This record gives sequence, C-alpha cells and structure tokens, in this order.
Amino acid sequence: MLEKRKEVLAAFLPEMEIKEVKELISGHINDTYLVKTNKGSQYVVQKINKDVFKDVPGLIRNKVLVSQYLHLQMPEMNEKERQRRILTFVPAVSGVYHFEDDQGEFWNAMIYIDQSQTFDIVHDPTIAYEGGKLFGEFLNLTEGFDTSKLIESIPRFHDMSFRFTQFEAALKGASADRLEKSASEIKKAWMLKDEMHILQDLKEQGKIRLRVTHNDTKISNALFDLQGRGLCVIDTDTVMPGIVHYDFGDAIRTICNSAAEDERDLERVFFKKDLYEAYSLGFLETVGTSITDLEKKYLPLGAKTMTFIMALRFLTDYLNGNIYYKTKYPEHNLDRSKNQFKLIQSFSEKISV
Ligand code: GN1
Ligand code: MG
Repeated sequence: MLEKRKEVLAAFLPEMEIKEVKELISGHINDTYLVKTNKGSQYVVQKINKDVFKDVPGLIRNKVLVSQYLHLQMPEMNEKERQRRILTFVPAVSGVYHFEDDQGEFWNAMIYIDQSQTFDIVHDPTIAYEGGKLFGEFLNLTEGFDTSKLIESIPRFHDMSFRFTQFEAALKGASADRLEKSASEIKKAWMLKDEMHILQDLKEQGKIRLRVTHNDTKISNALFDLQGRGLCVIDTDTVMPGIVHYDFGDAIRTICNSAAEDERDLERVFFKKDLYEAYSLGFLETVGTSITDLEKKYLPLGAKTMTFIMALRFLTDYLNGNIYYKTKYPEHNLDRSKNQFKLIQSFSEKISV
C-alpha cells in the first residue's frame, strides 16, 4: 500500500503532510491511489505495471509531452481551468516526471480533478454525446503533434496480425480444459479474421494516416463534471501513434454495451444504437476537419474491430492462464471475451459496416 511508501510520497510531494491515501479501484493494469494533503490539495499517484509496459520512463514522457501540448492548445483558459480539462503531471524532486523506487518500480503523479465523475456503463444519450465531444476534441487538439516524439509504449498494441500471432501461440500452449471451454469463442475469432484486418491493411497502405491517439478510450477513461459535461480525458498510458478508428471504436465498445464488459448473463448484453448515434454526433462535431471522408466512412468498422480485438485479447489471456489482465476468478477473461463477442453480434444486427 502506498501509505507505507514514504519515499514515493516524498519524491512527488516533498514537505507536504499527507492526510489520507486511498486506493482507487480502476483499470486492469496499474495501481492507482488518491492522495490528500493537509493543505487540501489532492493528487493521483500511480505505480505503472512494468510487466505490461517495458519502457515506463518513456511511457511517462509520452503522457507528459502530450499533456503539455494540450495545455498549449487551450490558451483561452486560465491555468486552474486547464487543470480541470487536461491532466497535469507533477515532477519528482529529481526534476523528471517518474520516480523509480528501490524495488525498481516506477511511479508518476498528477493533479487530481475533483468534482468529477466517471461511468462504467452509460444509459443517458447526453453522456454518450458528451463523451464523443471529449474524445473527438482530444484527437482534434493533438492533430498537429509530431508523433515521432512518442515511443510505442506497447509495441503493436492494436496490430491485428500481432494479436493473432499471440492468439495462435496461446492456442498451442493451452490446456485441454481451457480449449474446450472456449471452443465457441475460438471459432468466432477465426471466422472474423479477414474482416478484422481491413483497417490494418488501409493503415499499412498509407490510406489512413498515423497520428496521436489515446488507444484506451473506454468510457471510464473520460471524466465528466457533476452536471454530466465532458471534462477531461484520463489514463493516457497508451498515447502513441495510431489511427482514429482505435479511439472511436474503443469508446463505442464500452458506451454502447448495455452491460458491463464482464457481465456474464449474455441476455443482458446488447448494442445500444441510440448511444452510438449520440456518441458519433458529439465526436464528429469536435473532431472537425481533422479526419478525412475515408476515415469517416470506416468509423463503424472501427467499432467492430476494436470490440473484436478486446474479445481476442481476453480470450488469449484466458488460454494463457490469466497472465496479463487483473482477474477476480479463473473464468473472468473468458466471460469478458464471451461478452465482447455477444456485443459484436448485436452490433452487426444494428449497424452496417
Ligand atoms: C486495459 O488498464 P485499463 O483497464 O485502462 C487495457 C486496454 C483494454 C482494457 C479493457 C495497457 O485497460 O487495452 O481495452 O483493459 N490496457 C492495456 O478493459 O492493455
Ligand atoms: Mg489503461
């Protein structure tokens, strides 16, 4: 627990008295804490998972560079306002933005944005619309950022060929029991393979361009104010070069699911078209002219592809014996995968790609 890690707190918040440290249960990868000081200021302090991210200082540099760039894109606001709209990282006393502890773990810190809320499940089209505006704005404002300044925090993160290679390796190593329990999902993965390569082919042919993308735009990575207006895009660990379809698609995957990503009762999992329309409206409003007609045409396929890639990754992790995502029970990843395949089926009944 972070409260016992005085050296971490001292690295980011020297000479501050800590009043409270609370773990924030969010995400499948990192350990995240809310730290309150006696002076009333609040911070998020995070240990970044170094098994998942091989170059954590590089990842933190990515996040800081993109945040600083975004701050420059909103000159009309004062600093306090900007700190509610854009993540603001706190440097360690050493002057860099990461701290390496004596166990070789890496930490980073940022200003906590209070008076805010997140959603795991969306019911209200206004929230979908506001979420669309927020992620569209992120893409629009980062359009001019030079992607050669960014490292790939996870190489080939949304690369379909790579994810299939991992899947095939997992199939070879999986136990008979796991293979049997996931037989139906394995079949579905193979059936969709060609279609799921279309966007990657367009990218590789240079028809869809690389730009800064967030790459983890699940709706719980969007902060809203208490009135439900979009506030800030958070969890920028995976900002790196990508295509707009990754961000559009991952948001749709999570907003338009009637249930949570790991809901086991598949009767309750279906695609909500009204939320799709509301999100798309907001997204197109703010992404503006930073996307081309061709990119626009392929947005629905982006939604299907991103839902698929998560289904495939959850399935792969299940076959591997749950080594990547945090899980609460042995079949958790398989349930997530089934859920995502069900969502694809329901999506396909309602949206043509
Ligand atoms: C992971 O850590 P978190 O929960 O923000 C994953 C995403 C998946 C997501 C599924 C680095 O994100 O790619 O979409 O779980 N992040 C990484 O909920 O693998
Ligand atoms: Mg994340």
